[in-house]
Amino acid sequence: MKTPIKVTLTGAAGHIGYALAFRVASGEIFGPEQPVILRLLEMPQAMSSLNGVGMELEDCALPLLHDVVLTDDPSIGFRDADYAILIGAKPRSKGMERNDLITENARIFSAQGRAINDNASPNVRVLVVGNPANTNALIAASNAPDLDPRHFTAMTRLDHNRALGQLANKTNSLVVNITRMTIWGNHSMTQYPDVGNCLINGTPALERVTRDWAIDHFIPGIQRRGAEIIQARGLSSAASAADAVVDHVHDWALGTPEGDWVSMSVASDGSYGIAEGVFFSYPVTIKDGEYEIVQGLDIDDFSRNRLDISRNELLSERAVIEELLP
Ligand code: NAX
Repeated sequence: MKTPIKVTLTGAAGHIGYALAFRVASGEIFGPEQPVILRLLEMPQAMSSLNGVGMELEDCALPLLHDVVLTDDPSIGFRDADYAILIGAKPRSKGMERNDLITENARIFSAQGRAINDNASPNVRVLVVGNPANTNALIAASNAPDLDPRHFTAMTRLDHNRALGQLANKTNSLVVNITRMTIWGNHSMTQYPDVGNCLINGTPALERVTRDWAIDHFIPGIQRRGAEIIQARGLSSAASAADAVVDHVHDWALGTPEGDWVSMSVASDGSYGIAEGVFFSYPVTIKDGEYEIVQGLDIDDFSRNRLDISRNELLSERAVIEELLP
C-alpha cells in the first residue's frame, strides 16, 4: 500500500471545493492505486457546512480516502501537505473597488503563504485558484521564504480547457485531437488565448480557422466565458473549475504527454519578455513534478501586444500589493 498523499483544500465548503473534494478522494488526480488524506480548511462561519461535506465524504466509503481533517486553523489545515489547493478567497462585494479586492485577498494569501511555509511538506506544490489568482500566487509564494517559488502556480487551466472546447466545436473535431493550446498572461479579461501554435490531428489549426475568427470571436469568447456562465446559471463556474483543478494537479504530478503542453501560471523567469517573478500563464511541459516553460515560440506583433497588455495588468496588480511583499 502506497503512503497517502496529503491534499489541503481551502474554501472546501464553497462551490468549487464541494465539486472538487469528491474527485480528489476518488482517485481522479493521482490514480486508482494512490490513497489520499484530505485536509479541508474553511472560515469559522463555514464549519457547519464543512462538517456536512465531511459527512458526505464518509458516506461515499471511498477506498482511497484514508482520512479527512476538517478545520478552520491554517496550521492544522496545511500540516504536512503535499499539495495545497487554495480556493477560498474574498469575493467582490457590491461597491468594492478592484484595488480593495486585490488588497483584501493579498492579506489572506500572505497569511496562507506563511502558514504553508511553516506547516506543509518542504516539497509542497501549491495551486492558487481564488481570484485574483495570479497575484494571490505571487503574494503566497513571496511569504513562503523556505519554499521553492517554482512550487507555486495559479490556475489558467479552466481557460485552456475552455479554449480547447471552443476550437473543437468550431472545427468539428475532438478535443483529444487538439494539441499545443496556449493561454498567455493573467487569469482575467486581459488573458490571451492563442491558437497560433495549435495542431488539430497534427496539422495547424490556422488551416481550419481564420485569423479573423480567432481575433473577433475566439479570444473575446474565452475572455468572457466566465461572465457568460454567470449570466446563464446565476452562479460562477464550479464543476468546470473543479475539473480544471483535477487536470492541473494531475499533469503537475504525472507529467504532460509527449509533443503537447498545458497552460499554467508560473513565476516568470523573464521568458518572452515578462518581468521576472510575476505570475504569468505560459505554455509548459512537465516531467517528474517539475515544469519547464516552452521556449522559442514565434511571437508576432499582434501576440506581443496581447502579452504586453496582460503583463502590464499584472504589474499594476503587483504595485497595489507592493507593501505586503516581504
Ligand atoms: P464560494 O464563495 O462558493 O466558496 C469560497 C469558500 O471559501 C467559502 O466557503 C468561504 O467560506 C471560503 N473562504 C474564504 N476565505 C477563506 C480563507 N481565508 N480560508 C479558508 N476558506 C476561505 O466560491 P467558489 O465559487 O468556490 O470560488 C472560489 C474562488 O475561485 C473565487 O475567488 C473565484 O473567483 C475563483 N475562481 C477561479 C477560477 C480560476 O480559473 N482561477 C475559475 C473559477 C472561479 O471563478
